[in-house]
Amino acid sequence: MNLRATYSFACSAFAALVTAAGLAGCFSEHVSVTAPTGQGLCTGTQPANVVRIVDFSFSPAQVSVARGGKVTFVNCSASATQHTSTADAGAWDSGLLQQYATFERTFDAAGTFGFHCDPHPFMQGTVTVQ
Ligand SMILES: [Cu+2]
Repeated sequence: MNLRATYSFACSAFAALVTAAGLAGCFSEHVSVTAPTGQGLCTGTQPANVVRIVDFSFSPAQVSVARGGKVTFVNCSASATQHTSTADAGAWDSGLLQQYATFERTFDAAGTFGFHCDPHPFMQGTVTVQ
């Protein structure tokens, strides 16, 4: 009886985890606040259209995407320092990204868009949409 109850609880917990992960997926356009999942984007070959935040800079600082393309910003800081991706002209603002948190934005309009980190304005970059 006890074992069965324990098993049942474990299954419920697992189902809740899966549900939470699924929901997080639904909101992938937004910041992942509670469960940063971007660590994989911080190691190895840099995926296309990914801007890593490392050592108080954006890497690469200049990124080009086709219209309709998506850029993912990920905080790869070794420390607990939080950063943002904030458009200079206000078109987007990730809010504070904790370590390994990601922020994705789709760029539907052509143009050149400067961005910076809100707490560290010397951190700057540009997204060029063609
Ligand atoms: Cu910063």
